[in-house]
Amino acid sequence: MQDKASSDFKATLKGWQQRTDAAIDALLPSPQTRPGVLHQAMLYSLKAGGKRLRPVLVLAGHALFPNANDPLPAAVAVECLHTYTLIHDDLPCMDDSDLRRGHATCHKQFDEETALLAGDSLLTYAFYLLADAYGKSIPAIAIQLVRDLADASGSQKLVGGQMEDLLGERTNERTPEKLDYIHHNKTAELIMAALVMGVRLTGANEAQIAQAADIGKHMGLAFQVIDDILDATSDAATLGKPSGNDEKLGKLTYVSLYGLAESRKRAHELSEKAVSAARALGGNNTFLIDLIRSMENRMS
Ligand code: GRG
Repeated sequence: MQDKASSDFKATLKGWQQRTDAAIDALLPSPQTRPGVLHQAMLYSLKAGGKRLRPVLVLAGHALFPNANDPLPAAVAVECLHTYTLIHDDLPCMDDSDLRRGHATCHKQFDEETALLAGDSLLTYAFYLLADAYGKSIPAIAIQLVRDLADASGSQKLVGGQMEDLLGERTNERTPEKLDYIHHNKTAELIMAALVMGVRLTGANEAQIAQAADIGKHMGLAFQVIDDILDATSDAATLGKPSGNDEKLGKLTYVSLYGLAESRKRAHELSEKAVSAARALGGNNTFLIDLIRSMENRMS
């Protein structure tokens, strides 16, 4: 996920990625659970690798002002939701992609019907996890977590961003406004929600939640600009997914609209805004600031 970073940062990141992986095993239905093939497909895609950025953001948000609430179920819920979007995005009716996270996509490994249902099941399981883990112990926060995740991933944000992306391809609309809408909704909103959910679990006040959203927004926008740069400049072996797709498909991206140099400048500006917002929020923010910087320098 990064190259230049302190050893403390790298160790914490690795530890949190491993805790996420262990929590996935502990919290998801086992591969033997009936119907086995469905649970195997869900676990296949969840465990096929990935940077675990969103769960790490939940943990980083909680670590800003730590308390006794366990952020891991929320971290796994966000990763379930994210993985559903990847499975559905790879389907033949969407991007028709064979490679994801360095492995065969879910519909290639299983079949299209199973992949569709595995995505559906991960989507609903995300909300089950939030209600199950927090509903009894911290019901007021649990309702807010469900709202954060549902709002970020619904028809006016993540799915809406995907819809406008598809519509834009059909009409070849290539305006800065369209690009901004897609980046905000398809990518930044879920990244923002992940950080907000971690901070929310600390019992933070609304002003702190708004500051966390500001960090997440700039981080999410930077993340997508860098994704556009990597698609144009990297290779499939490094990315674990096909590269050069955006240009091949004539996609509207930051790079296609503004060029590489301007994209790199924009990614840096957005990352620095996220860092300033993280400094303003305070708390144990060293890891979060290192994470923002490492995302700017990521190779995959
Ligand atoms: C199909 C409902 C539906 C939505 C699809 C999120 C999305 C919308 C599609 C995924 C493809 C894409 C380019 C999304 C933009 C966000 C993004 C860069 C996702 C990839 O996230 P990473 O790089 O993936 O964090 P890993 O595998 O590391 O978790």
